[in-house]
Amino acid sequence: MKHSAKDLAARIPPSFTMGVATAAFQIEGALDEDGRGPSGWDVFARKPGAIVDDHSPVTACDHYHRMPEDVALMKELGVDSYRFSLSWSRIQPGGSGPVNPKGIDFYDRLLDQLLASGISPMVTLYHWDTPLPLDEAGGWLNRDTAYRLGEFASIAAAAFGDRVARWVTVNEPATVTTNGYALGLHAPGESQLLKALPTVHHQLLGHGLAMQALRAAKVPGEIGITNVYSPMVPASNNPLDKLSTALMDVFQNRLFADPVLLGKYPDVIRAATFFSSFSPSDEDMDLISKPLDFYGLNYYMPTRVAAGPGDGAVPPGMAEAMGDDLSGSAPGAPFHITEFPNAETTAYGWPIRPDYMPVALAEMAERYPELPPVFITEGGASFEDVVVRDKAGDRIIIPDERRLRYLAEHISSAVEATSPGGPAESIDLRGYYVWSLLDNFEWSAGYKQPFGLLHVDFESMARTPKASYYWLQELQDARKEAAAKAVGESAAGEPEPVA
Ligand code: IFM
Repeated sequence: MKHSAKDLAARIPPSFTMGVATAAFQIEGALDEDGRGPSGWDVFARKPGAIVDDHSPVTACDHYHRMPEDVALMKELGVDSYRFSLSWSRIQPGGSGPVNPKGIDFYDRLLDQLLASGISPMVTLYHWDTPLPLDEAGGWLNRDTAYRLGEFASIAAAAFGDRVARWVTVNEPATVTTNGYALGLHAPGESQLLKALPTVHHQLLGHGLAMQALRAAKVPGEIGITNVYSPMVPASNNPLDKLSTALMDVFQNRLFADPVLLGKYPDVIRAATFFSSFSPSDEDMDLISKPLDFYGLNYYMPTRVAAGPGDGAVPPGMAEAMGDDLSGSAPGAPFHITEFPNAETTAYGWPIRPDYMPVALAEMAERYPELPPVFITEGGASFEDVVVRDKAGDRIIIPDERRLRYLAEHISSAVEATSPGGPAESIDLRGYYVWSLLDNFEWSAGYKQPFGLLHVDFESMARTPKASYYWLQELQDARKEAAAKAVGESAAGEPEPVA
């Protein structure tokens, strides 16, 4: 079978980490419980029209109360690692100042249960849910937020450093800048277009300061940052389309990766910022570009770019997610994102192109010769799932073949591309994390874009494994069986010890 879990398992190196990923605000709920403070997202999500159908994150997946059940489902799934984020507002409700012991307690229990289940924790410090007092003081437009993230990293290191295998300082700063500060689609809802640029530097500085704090605390875990990467493809050979594509590449990819991996901003940005007051110091750039233990890369899709404003510069898919009311969010940019002809798409309208995974990896390898080991820290697809009951009506089946195929093809192409002879063979690819463990609050799209391996009934909160969950389980079982066999064979081949 083309997407057979067993075939793929045989091609994945034994040491490769297979994981699942989530983020605190998307799953936890319990926004007002046990001393958690408000985050900017709590407020943004209450604005009429900000979230599709005004869906509320107040309960989300109720993971805060169902965490033991969710860890048990991961154990059954057999994944090697779980990537989750800390709710800054739960741990340090004001974004500075006192720590909330009940917040620490929740993550203490989560970490202990993961380790007891043989699942290695990867912890993201910042996955978009900025504490409200910091947002009110300017959020990432304010340089001070970077220092606050550094302080939060010290708190996390002291509380959890003994149990965390890998730390991600900041998740997808590009999305925060674009959606949160340039287009107003995410919290804090700012539509500042190019005036959003300081949020790039401040988030990257936050990464640098967080890494400095973790290193100072001598945490044994590895440290990295996660950037989303999308290969940019011109819509035609027209020079204007090509120029637009290069610009889009700078704004979505290079702007966030170059400072970390090359120690400098792309030239075009440096030229543009020449006209503004922004000029990062050598000290900042030094902090931002300190060597990483690994680089986290989120790959979902390539982006096809054309010159001209298009019909509003809101990416296809985002328009659906936002409903009809796009007023105010269309900036009239000089270029726009356009569809890939004939490409299958996810429920978001994102093109499904596993053939661009090798392109993404090869471009990373070429641009960044000193690239550390890489984890694909997110990849996955939203589809509207069909819930089928068997004849007796007592068993639920969710045949999410398209998600299963998406995962099989993307994992397979990543492994192939980085194997000897592959276009990105120089990359030391260490793992892949499926986005997401369970259907969850997909930011402005509310609950309308399910990415989960587990279906969540948002009325009863019942979790039901989808076909993709069973597929990943079979893949992991096959890998473990092969590893056990290899250990058995090598033990059998060893010479008898001499008495
Ligand atoms: O849900 C998000 C996640 O929070 C960050 N990366 C992309 C995912 C899917 O949109």
